[in-house]
Amino acid sequence: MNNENDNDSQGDIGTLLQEAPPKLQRPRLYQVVLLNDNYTPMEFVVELIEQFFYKSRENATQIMLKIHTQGKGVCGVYTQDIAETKVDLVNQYAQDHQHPLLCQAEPANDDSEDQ
Ligand code: TYC
Repeated sequence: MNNENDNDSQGDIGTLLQEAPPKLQRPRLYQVVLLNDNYTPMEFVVELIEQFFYKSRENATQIMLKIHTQGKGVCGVYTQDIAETKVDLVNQYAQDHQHPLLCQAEPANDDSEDQ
């Protein structure tokens, strides 16, 4: 038969039983960045990056210097909940130590901002 529905070898039953493809999407990711300021001591920033972002001293120092010279730097990339929690913890910690250091989250991979 030359029915236009015959291109499905399983016919209508097969079509009905076909599994729907899973509708999963990757979670959107956020980068947690620190902003430069003129007052927070470098050593405080390095120790904070080690403590909150689990970086080695060497890596933490590189990140701190990048922030110091370029204005901001990425300390880690997380899902939204984790990124927001990190931001709150870091800002509270800086405030508790009377430093003006600021931490913020921004959408990752949007190619519009400097890294
Ligand atoms: N600019 C600061 C200084 O010269 C150091 C610093 C680095 C501050 C990174 C904040 O996120 C920061 N003491």
